[in-house]
Amino acid sequence: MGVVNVTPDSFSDGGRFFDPDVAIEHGLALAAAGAALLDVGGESTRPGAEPVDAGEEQRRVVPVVRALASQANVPVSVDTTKAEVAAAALSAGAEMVNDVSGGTADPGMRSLVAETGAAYVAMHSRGTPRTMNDLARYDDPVLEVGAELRARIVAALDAGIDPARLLADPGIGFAKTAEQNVALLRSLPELAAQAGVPLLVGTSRKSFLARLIDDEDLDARDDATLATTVWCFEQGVAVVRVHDVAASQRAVELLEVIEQAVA
Ligand code: PMM
Repeated sequence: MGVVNVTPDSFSDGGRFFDPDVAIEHGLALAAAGAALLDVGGESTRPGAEPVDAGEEQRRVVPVVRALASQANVPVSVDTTKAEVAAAALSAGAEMVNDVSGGTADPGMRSLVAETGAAYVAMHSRGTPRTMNDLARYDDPVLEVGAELRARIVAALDAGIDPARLLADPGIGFAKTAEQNVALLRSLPELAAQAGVPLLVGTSRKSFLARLIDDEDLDARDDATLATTVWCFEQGVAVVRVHDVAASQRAVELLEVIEQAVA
């Protein structure tokens, strides 16, 4: 899944794609580089980010979704917690809703996804981007995130969302410390088994990587991201959400060559 942020303030790509034409071009380039899905988002989720109203979010994402849905030969996902924005994006051609609140932010989200038959990513988080850093308190992060994530999957299924169109995401960096993120990455098969649906994982360019490798350089974060991409696929994750699709695609191709070689 390639990331297309149409925001003035994303932590990872610094608003470079806020202009819709630039965002569309970027999405097409990610698809050409091997992305199997394009995730278009109009509201920054970085810790402390200010919320964006639904009207503004729609103005940001809908033109980009519409253009990519017709021009990129891969399905388009909309990264939103708001049912109203999701509905507009689905009407514009999106096929998936990526909800970082896992259905907890908007009471209308799950029923919308069920009624439209869209695919759905239910991510684990606590609180909002403004409050989540204070909520990173767990006795056992793997057990607690696993249980909270499973509850979101059960709620999605209860609402009538097609289990074959459902992905679970442990929400790396959302209400988690660097150590808690590592604990979750160590336990991906257990988390997938507990969720009961395939996993999507997003580590790309997140600040915990800089902390773990003790290097604030942005290129270093991309290098660290690649290691997590390979790790995730080795652990059976179905989808990784990344900014640098070309690098991840090359790594995955090599991984496949090694895995399929006759010993
Ligand atoms: N991370 C960000 C935004 N959306 N969605 C999912 N499903 N999983 C994630 O880990 C995730 C997400 C962080 O912001 P970015 O768009 O700047 O990477």
